[in-house]
Formats: sequence, structure tokens, C-alpha cells
Amino acid sequence: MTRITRHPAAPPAGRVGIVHLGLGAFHRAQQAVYLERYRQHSGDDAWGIASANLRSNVDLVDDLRRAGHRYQVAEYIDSETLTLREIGVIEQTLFTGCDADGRWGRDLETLLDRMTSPEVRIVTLTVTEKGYFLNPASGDLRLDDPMITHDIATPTAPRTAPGLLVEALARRHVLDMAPFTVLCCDNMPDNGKRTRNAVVQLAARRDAGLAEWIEREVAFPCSMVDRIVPAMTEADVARLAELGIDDPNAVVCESFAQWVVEDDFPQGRPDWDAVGVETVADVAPFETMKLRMLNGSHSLLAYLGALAGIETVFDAVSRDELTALLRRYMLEEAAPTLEMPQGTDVDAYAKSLLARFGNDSLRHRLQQIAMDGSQKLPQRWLAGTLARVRADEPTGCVALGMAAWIRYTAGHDFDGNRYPVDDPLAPRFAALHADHGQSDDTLVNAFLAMDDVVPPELAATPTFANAVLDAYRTLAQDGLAGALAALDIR
Ligand code: NAI
Ligand code: CS2
Repeated sequence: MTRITRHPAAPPAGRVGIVHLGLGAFHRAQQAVYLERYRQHSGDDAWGIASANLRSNVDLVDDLRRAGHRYQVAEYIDSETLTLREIGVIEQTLFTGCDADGRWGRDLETLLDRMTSPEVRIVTLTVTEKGYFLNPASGDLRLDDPMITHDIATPTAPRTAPGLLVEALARRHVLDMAPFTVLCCDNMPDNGKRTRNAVVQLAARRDAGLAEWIEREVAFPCSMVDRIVPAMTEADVARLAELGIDDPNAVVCESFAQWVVEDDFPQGRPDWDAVGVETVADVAPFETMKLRMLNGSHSLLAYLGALAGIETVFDAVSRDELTALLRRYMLEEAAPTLEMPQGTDVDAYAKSLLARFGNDSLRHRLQQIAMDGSQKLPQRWLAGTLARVRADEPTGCVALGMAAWIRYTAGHDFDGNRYPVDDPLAPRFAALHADHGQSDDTLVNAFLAMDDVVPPELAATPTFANAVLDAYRTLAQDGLAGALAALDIR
């Protein structure tokens, strides 16, 4: 018998203080939950959300409208115990992407009006790492990307998140209004600084004065966000239906949630500390720890597991040898690269992550995590690994991870089952496999030579490059078990 604790939503207040870009699963289960809890706890109803999708998922936008913007978040403590929260803090949903007839910007002017409302003081984002159009290694805006060239040529009808931010800020500047604060909630290093880079570099193509004003006046606090929110599966929908929850917009997630935010909100913010948002002066150590320990472990499981036909994180950590690999990676390769404030217990953090990965109520598919590796691996594995090779420290787990990633991008697992490789660089990966697939050596070197992903100094370090090549060959010949055995993990 499942034990359910229910929390109904507060009545809608009709006020919007936050615009969100990237209405996906994570936004619904993280920021919206914190803001719903804040509204109920404080009675402050100034921070309702207008949430927009810029690229995909128009159905969700319209389904939420039909549901009066109410939906359920099922937070699983264990498979028999869950908290069910009804969320009502989203006041409006919008879509500005391309519709089925190829027309862009259905709700663009409504969104821009919202972003220029004096009541809106914060714009939050979860548009995935690739939604900033940055070179993942350098953090510079990719000015040659067709979406960015579009926004440079047509700045008043933007299609990208940086383009929207620039246009909305330009309108506020012309109106002599205070800007909003931009709060990036994507899993990127220095995510606020990277977002500022994207916005300022794009604004500079339009008007140097505007770029200077943004640089001077707009706050881009960094934040670390953490809650495992897998994409919903048919099985999740069926499981909720069995509990009488018939909600096409529901999301399932773990009960753990963390949001650490740099306290830099010149136009004000909700007093959300009371509901557990941690405001700190410098978020970087927490962000780095999370990216390297949690997300780095996720990516290791994703590529190795997907190649071996393992479906979910839970299935993967149910295997002792993969748990042993994660322990080795987290404690011996990732933890030593961190500089944490005194008192941080990294061993306990690693233990808590293994417990979270072992949550049997979540079906977190490895193929979902494997997406967009080119945008994720620099911060998850490669920055820390560069520091380790400089210090001549072992990097066997990351070398194996890189070998698995390269092999994964071939688009079929060890048994020949095919899957789509979902990554902005997928066409480049396909070309590398087509050109160099006959030689392990040239293929691995060609992948390591992608300097927008792999730091050139790391690629040029023979011990690392050779370790990736050895792991690649071992994976091909002896599969997952053989590659783990080569690291003495059984
Ligand atoms: P999702 O697949 O449910 O939603 C992705 C969102 O990003 C959609 O709104 C989509 O329209 C938008 N998007 C994708 N590419 C875009 C582009 N090029 N330009 C503009 N918008 C774009 O994924 P979910 O779970 O909401 O995750 C989104 C991001 O949130 C992740 O990439 C990550 O950075 C962050 N996050 C997710 C966590 C999770 O467990 N799901 C936990 C911590 C952070
Ligand atoms: C995952 C993250 O999809 C991925 O790449 O590693 O979304 C992860 O679930 C979250 O960062 C947890 O906070």
C-alpha cells in the first residue's frame, strides 16, 4: 500500500514576478516546487511564473493551459512512500519555437511584453547546456551557429535564449527601466558567468552601448541546482494512474532537492531561504563538486551502461562492479580535484550520491543522460582530469569513460543494437567514424583532437591519450567486464 502525503496548491494569484525559459521536467519539479512552497509558506504572491518553451514541447505548453496551469509533482522517498505536490505557481505558459507549419514565434510578443513588465524582476533558465550556443571548452558564443546568425540578423524576432534576453533587455534599456536579474539553472560551470558571456557577446554584435549597459547593470548570479528528475516514461504514467493520479503534465522525481544561489539580485528576490534555497557568496565549489561527482558519475554510467545494454541508473548501480567504479572515480579521481570549504565531507557526499542513484522508484534512462555529451564532458570530467595529468596523477576511470563515449557515438551497442546519437556535434561524430572507423588509433586521436570539447593540453598528454586508446581497444575486445578488470575493478 503506497503512503501518499498530499500538498494542494495555493489559489492562483495572477501575479508574475519571474519569467522562466525552458519549461521542461526539471523546471516543473525544482524551481516551481520551491516557489510554490515559498508562496504557501510566506503568503507572498508576487513571484508567480510565466514559463516559456523556445524550441520544443509546444504540447506541454498547451496541455498546461488546458489544465489551468496546475499539475502534480510526485516526489518518491521510496517505492512505497511519496509526497504529492500540486503546483499552481505557474501563471502562464508560452511557446516561441517553430510550429508544425514551419512558423516561428507564436507567443513571442507576449513573452517579450512579459519580460518588459516592471513586475518581472528575475528571468530563470533551464534550456540545457546547448541552449546557450557556447563553445563548451572556451565558453565563447558560437557566432557562426545558424541560430545565432539568425538572431544577429533579426534581433527583434529572436529564436535563441541569449537572443531573447538581449532583445528584452534592449527594450527595458530604451524604456529606461531597471533590468531583470538573469538566473541560469543549467548544469554548466560558472553558469551565471557563461550566460553573461553569451548575452554580452551577442549584444555587442548589435550595439556596443547596450552590451556595456548589460555588463554594468545586469546581475547574472551563478547557481547550483540538484534534483534527479528523469523524463517521464509510459511506466511512470501508468504507476501514477494506479494511484488515481491522471495528470498528463505530472512529473516524478526523487525527494532530495538542492538549490544553491549566489546572493546577487539587485531588483530583489523571494525570501526563499525559509524553504531551503541556500544563498551563498560563492557557489563555485558546490557547483564543481556536484558537476564532477554527481554528473561525472552519471556520464560514466551512461556511456558504459548504454553500450552494455543496461537501461537505467538503478539497473547500473545494482551491479557491484559499476558501484565500485563510481566509488573509485568519485573518491580517487574527482574528489582530489575539489577545493571545498572546511567541513565539507566529500566521502559522505559520495555515499549519499550512491544511495540516490539506488532509488528504485526512478527510471532514469542512461540514454537520456548520454545526450549532449559534447556539451557535458568538459565540465564533468575533463577540467578536473587536466589538473590531474598536470600533477601526474592516475586518470584511469575518465580515460575509460572517454573511450566509452567515443564508442557510444558510433550509434550502436556491443550487441549491435542501434540508437540515435543526440548531440549538437552528432554530424561531426558520424563523419569521424566514417573516415577513421577502420583504425582505433586514428579514431581515438581524431576525437581527442576536437578542441571545442577536449582541452588540447589534455589531448596532447601521451599517458592520457594512450590510456583512452587502450581502454577503447579493451572495450572492443573484452566488453565492459574486461575494461573494468583492466582497472582491477571486478
Ligand atoms: P527536458 O527535456 O524536460 O526539457 C528541456 C528544456 O530545454 C525544454 O524546455 C526545451 O524546450 C529546452 N531546450 C532544449 N534545447 C534548447 C535550445 N537549443 N534552446 C532553447 N531551449 C532549449 O529536460 P529537463 O529535465 O527539464 O532538463 C533541462 C536542463 O535542466 C538540463 O539540461 C540541466 O541543465 C538542468 N537540470 C536538469 C536536471 C534533471 O534531473 N532533469 C537536474 C539539474 C539540472
Ligand atoms: C544528468 C543530470 O541528464 C544528465 O546529464 O546527469 O540531469 C542530473 O540528473 C541532474 O543534474 C541531477 O541534479
